[in-house]
Amino acid sequence: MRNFDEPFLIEFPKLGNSHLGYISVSEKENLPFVPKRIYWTYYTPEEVERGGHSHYDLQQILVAVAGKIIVTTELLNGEKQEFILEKPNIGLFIPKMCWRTMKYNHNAVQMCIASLEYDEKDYIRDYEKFLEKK
Ligand code: T46
Repeated sequence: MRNFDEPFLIEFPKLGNSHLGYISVSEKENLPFVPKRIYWTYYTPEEVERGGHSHYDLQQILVAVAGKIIVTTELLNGEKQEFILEKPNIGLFIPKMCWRTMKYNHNAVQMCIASLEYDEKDYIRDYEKFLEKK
């Protein structure tokens, strides 16, 4: 049984071949939540670190649909991990209450599949406040 309290990689089906190109697809039955929102970030300068926050309730799947993204995660139990996303058919599940940072290479496009609508009140943007939730 999958533990939805910690980050994990999801391998999406990859159909096609090198002559035709590829398509990856996921039906909602194969996702850890029913998506409510999708957004994407791009042209992030290489020296910029995004993220630096946690969410109270939001769950997400990050996919590097182009380029390379280095994601660090930290759980309230102190467990820290680093993930390198560079394959368009691989997603990273990020649970609620997980501090994360992201660094991008120059051509990276990050797609985020989110379990909830945007709500600034769901963010913890202060690291000390995040640690207080232990
Ligand atoms: C996350 C990581 C992976 C909106 O108005 N609506 C939205 O749906 C989103 C996602 C953002 N915004 C606004 C809020 C800020 O003024 O866009 C601006 C940039 O957002 P933020 O600084 O939170 O961007 P990131 O890249 O640090 O974080 C984003 C998501 O906000 C966050 O949920 O986990 O991507």
